[in-house]
Amino acid sequence: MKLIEKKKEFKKKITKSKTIFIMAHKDLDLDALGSSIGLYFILEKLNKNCFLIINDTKHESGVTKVLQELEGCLNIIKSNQIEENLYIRDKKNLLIILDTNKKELVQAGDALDYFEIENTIILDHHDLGETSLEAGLRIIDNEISSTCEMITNLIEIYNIELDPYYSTLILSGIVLDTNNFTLKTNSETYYAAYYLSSMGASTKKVQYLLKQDLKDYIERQKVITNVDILDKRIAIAKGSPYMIYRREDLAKIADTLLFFNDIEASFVIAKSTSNTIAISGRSMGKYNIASILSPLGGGGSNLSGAARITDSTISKVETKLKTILKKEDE
Ligand SMILES: [Mn+2]
Repeated sequence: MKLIEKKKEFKKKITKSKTIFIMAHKDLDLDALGSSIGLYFILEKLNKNCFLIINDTKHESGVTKVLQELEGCLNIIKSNQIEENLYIRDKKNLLIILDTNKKELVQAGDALDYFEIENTIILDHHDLGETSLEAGLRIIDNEISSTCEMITNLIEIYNIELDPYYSTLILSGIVLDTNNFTLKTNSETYYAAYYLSSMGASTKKVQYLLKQDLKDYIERQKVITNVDILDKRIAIAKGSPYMIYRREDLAKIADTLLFFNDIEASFVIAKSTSNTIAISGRSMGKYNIASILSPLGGGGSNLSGAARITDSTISKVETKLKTILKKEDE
């Protein structure tokens, strides 16, 4: 469902509210933070009282940079401070969830308890799944590149003059989620980038925000070197059993594997906690990732998906995956 088709409903809910709380997914990245702050800026222009809920205690480097640069400019609270900031009349409080629609992935699950379902909005570009949250309004567009692209659309719809700093921040979310305009990019994505850049977004500053940690990069490359190629077209890479990886890093590795000749699908298997094995899968279109990962308890869409398996091992999960892939080929 595209934002533009729901813009009236969206505006109605915003207009009714006095105090608006914004919350994105756990392990904030620049799409989650950029869209949150962009929306915060829009709502402030509409004279709303805004709060950004962040419970994470550790952040990736780009997120840390932005939060430091904006220190004191935003009302940032933890979920245990929601109650004291609620508007006196329940119905005038609104919660907007960005860049996720899953219960277990939001910054703070307890935040949900303070809001009636009717007074929540979800703006997201991920597929719906079994644990997707109900909301008074769900705007889920799984064809759009990023939540930051959705926010750019809102900025245009509301004709909001954006400061170059915010334009840059929102552009960085688009650059991150499209992996430099190589994934999920179409004319509308380029248009959003054009729009932000015409409002002063700096690509140099985007590069600064997206600078990554060299050690993390090296760890990702190590996983890529530990790759098996099935039937010359399915790449399966595995992490070290002695290391815990961030889920977004596994997704990045799976994305990268699709850049190579003949690879139609890619899977990355690694530990995401001490007793959880995570798989991230990507496809060029011939293989359906959601259906391949569903016997493993995972989900997603044709082109991308993930699964988490508790109390198993990397090699057990690999064997299961290979069995499923064999059946697919029969
Ligand atoms: Mn995103």
